[in-house]
Amino acid sequence: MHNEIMALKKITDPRGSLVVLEQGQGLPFAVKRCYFIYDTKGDAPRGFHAHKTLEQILLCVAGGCDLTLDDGKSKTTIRLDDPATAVHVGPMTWREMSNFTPGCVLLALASDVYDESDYIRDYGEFKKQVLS
Ligand code: T46
Repeated sequence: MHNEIMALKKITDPRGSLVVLEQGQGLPFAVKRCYFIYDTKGDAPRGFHAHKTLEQILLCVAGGCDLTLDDGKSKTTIRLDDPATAVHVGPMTWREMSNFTPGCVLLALASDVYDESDYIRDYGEFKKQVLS
């Protein structure tokens, strides 16, 4: 399982900053899908699922949120609030996103197309599968 905080390549000049994720330059998989979450509510957490096979890169391009990752044995919470820092979330990791700031935009780069059958949305079922 790969859950890893990634420092992204950032190019800053007097005009501002540019962050790049590029195949062969630290992107750990071929990206087949991109989506973003916005208009979030601070008191409306999201996620509460794991993926059987999907890998994703998650980062907040604006604002911030807490990302809690659970591999079935331990939980860790990461504050995502830097557009130049991403988290690589591997398969069989329960994730929850909460405490969104106003204006938060959470960007996801995914290793595969959307497939609801790849989701495990029941925590008991996740624990059973991840610990077996
Ligand atoms: C994840 C976290 C970080 C689609 O139709 N296509 C898509 O590509 C996605 C991602 C979602 N959907 C539909 C499925 C649901 O009817 O959009 C609706 C909301 O999705 P969900 O409740 O899964 O959203 P989150 O924020 O709980 O989770 C999402 C991703 O689904 C998930 O893969 O890891 O963001």
